[in-house]
Formats: sequence, structure tokens, C-alpha cells
Amino acid sequence: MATFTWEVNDGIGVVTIDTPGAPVNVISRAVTEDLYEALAVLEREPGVKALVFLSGKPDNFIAGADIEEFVRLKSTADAEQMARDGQALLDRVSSYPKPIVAAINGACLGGGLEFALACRYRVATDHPKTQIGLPEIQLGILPAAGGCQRLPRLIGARAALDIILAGKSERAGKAQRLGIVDELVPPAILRDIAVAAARRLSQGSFRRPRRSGFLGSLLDGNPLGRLLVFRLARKQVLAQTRGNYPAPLAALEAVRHGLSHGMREGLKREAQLFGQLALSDVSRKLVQIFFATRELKKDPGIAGAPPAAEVQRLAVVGSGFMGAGIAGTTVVQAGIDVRLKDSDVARVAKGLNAARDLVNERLTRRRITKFEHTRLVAFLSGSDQYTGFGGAQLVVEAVFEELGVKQQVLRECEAVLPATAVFASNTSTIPIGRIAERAARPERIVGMHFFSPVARMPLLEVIPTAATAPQTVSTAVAFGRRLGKTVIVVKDAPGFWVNRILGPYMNEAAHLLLSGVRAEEIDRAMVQFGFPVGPITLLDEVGIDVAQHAGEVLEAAFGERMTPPPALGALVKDGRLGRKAGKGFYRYANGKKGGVDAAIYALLGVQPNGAIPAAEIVQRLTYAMLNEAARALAEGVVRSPRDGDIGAIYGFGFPPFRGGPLRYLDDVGADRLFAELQRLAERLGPRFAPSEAIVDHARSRARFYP
Ligand code: 3H9
Repeated sequence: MATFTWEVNDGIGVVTIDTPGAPVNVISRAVTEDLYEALAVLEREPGVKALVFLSGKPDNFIAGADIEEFVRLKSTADAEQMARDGQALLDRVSSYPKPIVAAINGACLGGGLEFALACRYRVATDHPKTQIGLPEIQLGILPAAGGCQRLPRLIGARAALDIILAGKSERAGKAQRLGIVDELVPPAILRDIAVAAARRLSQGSFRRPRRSGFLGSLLDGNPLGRLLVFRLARKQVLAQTRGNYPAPLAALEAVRHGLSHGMREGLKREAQLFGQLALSDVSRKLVQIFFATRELKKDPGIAGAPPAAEVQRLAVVGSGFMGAGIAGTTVVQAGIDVRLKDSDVARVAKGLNAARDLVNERLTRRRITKFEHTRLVAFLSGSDQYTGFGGAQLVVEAVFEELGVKQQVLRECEAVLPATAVFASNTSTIPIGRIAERAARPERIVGMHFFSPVARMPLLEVIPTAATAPQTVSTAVAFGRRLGKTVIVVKDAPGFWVNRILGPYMNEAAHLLLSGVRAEEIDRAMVQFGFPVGPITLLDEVGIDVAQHAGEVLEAAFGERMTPPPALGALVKDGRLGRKAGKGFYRYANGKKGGVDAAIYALLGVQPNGAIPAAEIVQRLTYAMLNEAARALAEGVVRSPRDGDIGAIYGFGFPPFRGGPLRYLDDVGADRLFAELQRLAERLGPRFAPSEAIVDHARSRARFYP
């Protein structure tokens, strides 16, 4: 009974959950057995009138069912049984003859929340690490230990579906407002308040106030209202997932079935659906991404790396959109001093304002207190001089994308920075080695390629040159992680990883446009394939001029196969730079995207003709990307297929349910891809010629993943 220990004080048994040696508490088979045993012993104790469960881990209550365990499931029947076992355990908890109080501090997720929901009462701390939710959907499964039954019964179908279908976690304050948590307390008094609640419950009955309000009871409380709720939810799910993710629809069905046929039947359906989902290809892919992301969190980015230098002050040169984004994100995520520098004070002031906006947004969204807001804002300062750079351990330059300008900034920084400071360039197109050419301390120079907008985009590419010292790499990687980014270390080659494999994909979109495919048809096909936005919308978002420049860099480096068709030039000349200019392929009004602007076809000199079906659009775009991804991996641009896949998923939203381009390539099969590429090359030109990596893989029937 290693996971559960307890002490009894004045009739209340306080049980601590703490799996020895594990980073977080999870509900595994072994823990399940321990819990049955603990409940049996405590039931027999006549002196125990009520129980409190709290966690012995500092930041974690229970992180859910053990994901490693359900990955090992071999059959639908085993998976269904696993859900039934979980449900039986929580039935035991909910029908326990003595009241049980969950005292929640830290993550209370998935099966952890299902456990808490089976308890009679829930007290949670207002600590920011206290996250309460059901993230199962994000793993391609559904809450199957009664979560689809107990949550809607507690807070109403609408609110429950909102959490379950998005796989959302809420902070404790919101969970209390929703009615999931009964009491919200500071961590220091969690135990006392939970014990007091347990005592009250042991002395009398407790009725939870109803919260749903007039509209809520109208919608949740009668079959017709519920029908409406489910219809709407289904529509929303289909619009968001395009039918590519089966779990949200299954969860909807489990909730609906339970509310119309009762708890028992609902549980049965929940278990059946879990059985089907747990072994599905989509779930396996999403779980692989979960583990790959965790692995990357621990990966220093370079073999045998020395510990990262601690960064207490960041300096940023260039206070434009990127620079301000890096500055603001640093303050919000790392809470350290940031010094911003630009060529004149007006620009600096604009950058500081934009950085401050990110802190303000945290306050508006109630993520921080007013006090914390004041503290964080005070970390931001700036100047048109390099004052304050002497105290920085890391400087990131985000100035204009021109080699000469960047080299100049590097020289100026080296003159004022401490010799041990790291200089990072946030460039998307210029080789880091070129920037470092005339550096006094090339070993301290590295690339840190953030994506735009910095605050929202989860990926960071760290790019060492041949001369970069290992500690410079580990410092950049560790700092990126402090900003909450998933970091991949990539080779200093044109386009790095993300832009390199996006290049042929974007070019192919332009080829399709020029052969008369409508912009919205291209976008629609790729969104249906699983991308968050299509390539034409992406061009508008990135900026058509920026994309054109990136295309030129790739063409200069790789020649004909990366030559962009002459589509973008005409648009740039017309001032169509995308969303930022208020016009691109699409129309924009008051920041809102409208339809495609038909004028683009005249500019491109084509008549839309609808001649190419969606399947071919998808094939040409994705195969162009897969071909390049295999080639770049073979050249060592990324260290492993894992890094390549995570980079594509977090960098530009490659459909997660397909596992990333390299996993998808395995699924397509190198031999089939080879044959199709050859066919496309014959028909459309040598840009489709299979790369050597594809030829090798096809010949040896190799896979990127075992
Ligand atoms: C479920 O509950 C299904 C049920 O409805 C019904 C079934 C019948 N299992 O992220 P971190 C490990 S499905 C196994 O670095 P943080 C993680 O791999 C589950 N392992 O820390 C890592 O291991 P290592 C629904 C888990 O502080 C270590 O813990 N729950 C699990 O940044 C530390 O993790 C979820 O989806 C798990 N459930 O974040 C929650 N959780 O050190 C998934 C964590 O060896 N977990 N580990 O690399 C999380 O979101 C984050 O881990 C958490 C902590 C927020 C808890």
C-alpha cells in the first residue's frame, strides 16, 4: 500500500496519495489495488467517520489514468475492461459509506478529476498549478471512468460538454464558478478546510446548491432543450474536426446516452466507446505526440551538454513585432528583466507598449493579479542605446532581415556584452554561420528562430553553427523552454526545418493557383486534410512579401526544385501583402477575414476552371512536403524523425492525428510515395523527382519509425 498512507485525527482519516518515485500521481492497476485496500481498511475502522484525500506531490493531485498502461492495451476488449475497472473503482468511491472529500492542489486531470467527481465534496487551492479538467480528447480517447456521466450531472450538459469536447483544463476559480469545486482556498489552509468539510459531512447531510440558472435549466432540464444542446455541440465538433477526430463525437454520444438512459447504461456505453477509441490509429498518434513532447522537454538539445547558463536578464535588439513579442513573452513566462533596444526612442516606446499588452492580456484573462501585473510590467525597460546590456546573459536580435544589419548589431552587442553572454539571432532566412562570420566570440552565437506571433506559437528552432559551444546551445534550449516553447535543435541550413519543408508545399499551392484552381478550393482541401488553415490563408497571415523573400532564399540555396512560380510578385506589386496590409488573396475588413478577392485571378492572369479535384490538390501539396522532409532529415537538418514531426506539428499545424510528416510518410509507404512522385514528375516536372532518401527507403522498405 505504498501509494496511500493516512493518519486519523478526531474521527477524520486524512489519506495522502503519493506514488513513491513517480513524478506525478497516476491511477495505474497497482494504484487501483492499493486504493481498494486502503478503502477497505478505513471502512472497517470504527473511529473513522469521514475521509480526506490529498496529494503528497507538490504540484500534482492526480494526473489521470496511467497513459503508459493504456498504450500497452492489445485489444478492444481489454480496453473496455480497463474502463469498466476504472468505473467500478469510482463506484466504490461514490458509494462509500463514509463521506470522502477531495483536497485538490496541482493538476487534477482525466481520471484524477473523475476520482474527485466521485467524492462527496471538493476543495481546491487557488494556486496557478491547480488545473482541473478532462484532457482525454487530446489523447484521442474519452473520459471513461464515469467522467462523461458525473460531470454533466454535476454542472449541466452544456458546461460539461464545453470541457469534455475541447479537452480543456480550467483553473480552480473557474471550476468553482462552474460548480465542479465546492470551496476555493489558499494552499496553506487546504488540509484544515478539507478536514472541516469532512467533519461537517460526517455530521449531517449536504445539499449542493443548483447553479444552472434559468436558461441552463431550460436547456439541460428537459429532453427538448437537451436535444438542442447536443445538436449544436455536434455541429460545432464537426466544423472543428472535419470528422478527422472520432473522440469528441464518441464523448458526445456517451454523455447523451447516459442522460437519456440513466447512469448504468451511460457507463456501459462510455466503456464500449473507450474500447474502440483506445486502440484507434488516431489515439495512438496523439499519445505518441504526448510522449515525444515530454521527451523533448527533458532533452538538452545536444549530447553531453553542460548545464545551461542561468538567464536573469534578457536583452532584445529590434522592437518590432517579433522583438516586442519575445520581450513580452519573456516577462510573462519567465518573470525576468528585459531590456529592449532600437534605433530611436519612438520605436522603443512602441515595442514596450506591445510587450506590455501581453502582460495586460494576462490580467484581463485573470491569469495574474494586479500586484503580479505591476511587478511584471516593471521588468520591461528600453532605450535607443545599449545601456543595460552589460548585465544580460542572453541577447536576442530581431532586427531587419539583412545580413549587413545583423552583423553590425552583433558587433555592437559584442562590444557591450559580458564575454560569457550568448548572442542569439532570430532570423528565418539568413544562415547563422554567415551572421557569425566576423564575430569576436563565435562560440557564443546561435540562432533562435521564434514563430509569429511569439506569444502564441509553441515552437522554437535553436540553430547552432559549427563553432557554437555546447553550453550556448543548452542555454538557448533551456531559455526557450522557460518561455513555454517546445524546442528542436536544427542544422544551420537554409530555411532550417520548418520553412524548408514548407517551401515546396507553398510553391505547389502557387502552381495550383496558376493552373486555375480557386484559392478557396486549395484552402478547403488542406483544412479537410487536417491543417488549421490552408496554404493560401497562411500566405496572407505570414505576409506575401515575407513568403516571397523566404522563397527566394530557398531557391538560391536549392535551385530549380524550389523555384517559386511567378505568382507572388504580381500580388506584392499590387500592394497585396496579406492580412497586415488589409488585402491579400482574401479581403479583410476591420481585422476580419472575408472571402477571396476575385481580383487576384486577373493579377495572376488565370481563369479559375475547377479542373483539379481535391484529392489531387492534397496529394501534390503533401507529397511535395514529404519528399523534402525525407531529404532534409537525411541531411541531418533535424536530429530525428521525432524532432521533425514535432517541429511540423507545432511549427505550422501539420495534422496531429497524422502524427507528423515522417509518420505520415511511413503510413503512405515509401514505395508508394516513390511511385507517385515519379508519376507526378513525369507529368508536372522535375520538382517532384523523388529525393535520394525516398529512393533509399523505397528500395530497402525502411521506415522512419519502428
Ligand atoms: C485518463 O485519465 C483516462 C481516464 O478517463 C479513464 C481510463 C479508463 N500517465 O508533463 P510533465 C508523466 S487519460 C502517465 O513533464 P508537468 C510524464 O510523462 C489521462 N504518465 O510535468 C512525465 O514523465 P517523465 C488524462 C504521466 O509538471 C512526468 O509525468 N491525463 C501522466 O509539466 C511529468 O510530466 C492527462 O492527459 C499520465 N497520465 O505537467 C494528463 N501524466 O518525467 C497528462 C504525466 O518520465 N499530463 N505523466 O517524462 C499532463 O498534462 C502533465 O504531465 C501534467 C504535469 C500537467 C500533469
